[in-house]
Amino acid sequence: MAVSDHVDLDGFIAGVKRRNPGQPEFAQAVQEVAEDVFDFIQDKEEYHEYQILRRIAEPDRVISFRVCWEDDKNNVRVQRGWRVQNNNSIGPYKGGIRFHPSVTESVLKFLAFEQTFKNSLTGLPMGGGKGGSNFNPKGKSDHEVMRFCQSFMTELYRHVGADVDVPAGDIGVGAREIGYMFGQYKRITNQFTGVLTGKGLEYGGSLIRTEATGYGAVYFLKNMLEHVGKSLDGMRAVISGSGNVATYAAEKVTQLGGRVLTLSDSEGFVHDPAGIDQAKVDWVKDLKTRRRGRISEYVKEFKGATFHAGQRPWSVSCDVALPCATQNELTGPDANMLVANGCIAVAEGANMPTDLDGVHVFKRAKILYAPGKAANAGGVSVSGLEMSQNSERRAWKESELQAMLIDIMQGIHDRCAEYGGAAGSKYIDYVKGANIAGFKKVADAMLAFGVV
Ligand code: NDP
Ligand code: 2IT
Repeated sequence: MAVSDHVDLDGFIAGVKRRNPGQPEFAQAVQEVAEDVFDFIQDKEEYHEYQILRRIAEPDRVISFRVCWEDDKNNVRVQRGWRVQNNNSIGPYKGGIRFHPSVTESVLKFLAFEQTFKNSLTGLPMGGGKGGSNFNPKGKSDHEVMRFCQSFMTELYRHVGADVDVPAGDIGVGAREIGYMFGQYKRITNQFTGVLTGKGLEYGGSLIRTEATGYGAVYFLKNMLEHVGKSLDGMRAVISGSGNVATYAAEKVTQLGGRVLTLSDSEGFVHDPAGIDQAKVDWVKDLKTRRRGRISEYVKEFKGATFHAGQRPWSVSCDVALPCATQNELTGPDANMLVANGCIAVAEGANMPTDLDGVHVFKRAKILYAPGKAANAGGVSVSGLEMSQNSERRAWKESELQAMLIDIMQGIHDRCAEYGGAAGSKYIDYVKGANIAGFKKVADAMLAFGVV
């Protein structure tokens, strides 16, 4: 038998940590996948011999660059930019760009690694990548954001392309930032191509891309509930975040008959026992995208709601929970609290919002628990459909896209059930199912290529 790193899980994780010092988020993401994939590959000689997991956990490349820009007072500012191209075995690299002060190489490597499995699960031909910068858009003027985005793209343009690597939005990157980056790409290359997704509708964007991640996460939740004969009707939902994913998740929960009790941002959460209905969600969308305000302002507008500074919403009693803000925002004790308070289902709108202890709590409690790579794949799926529309030079109808999104989310649910279910039991381990199904497609493509 050939020498392989896939012999014992602890040794493998120790190796990942040794090779990636100071990168805890990356090691965490690899460990979560390895815990499931190791069992699956133990008796599969080819995956061993060809060191497939070891290779997926080593990005194809990590590009790091300086981004200089001038603020409104003519001060020269210096940030760091990255693009992590994790794996392009099943399609061009694809994944968002994050602008947030907490961005590090470790965070982007974990996100690009996760994206590889997520994109595989969608069934569309997309590899995994992620990029970003430690730039903080909060408190910056539109012109400052524009100058930063232009400078960022002035380096990034060499590494991306419609058939090479197709970035999109993520935390801190929405329609405004995509517009500035697309404009700069077009100016430098003199080419109008589908190099970014999440574009404005006037210049090649797709209908429902804005809504897709939040809507998709709720469709996944609905699919899980239906699998056990339940529905969202009358369910109380606790949601974290108040950005793109959180607000569209809240909207869809309400449309399907649920009651949304909370939203949050990095300063705390709001609790509105009367329910955050469509009119209130519209107010929050305007607050966050146009006025660029804080969620604490909600309680001045809506009587009966309370703001809890510095806290996360997991102590509020609920039936279902949707973490939609950021990584590691839901810990082991939080997960215990949710389960003890009667929460029966968790669908992750964010990437890796539950830490490893929390994942183990949900798995042990056998609640319905969908990891981000399955539940939040609706966004990148509609990005994939945007790429198809750009290639065809056509725009599909909203009704067609809505139907495709529902179909893709159902397909992901079924793939998770295939690899995470057990004969004679209704219980599906969605984490295991998503990890194995996502891994298998990429792994089999890599086997076809030999050692590269
Ligand atoms: P936005 O920038 O629109 O919103 C992010 C929200 O999360 C804000 O409410 C923000 O609060 C909060 N947040 C961000 N960082 C932190 C932090 N360190 N601590 C506490 N709260 C924080 O981003 P999105 O809604 O697009 O992204 C949210 C999550 O969903 C991320 O994990 C992202 O990777 C994931 N995701 C996004 C997709 C998309 O299509 N946009 C697709 C799939 C996953 P504040 O305003 O205070 O910063
Ligand atoms: O985490 C994600 O899936 C995203 N931020 C969306 C990626 C994309 O390419 O649409």
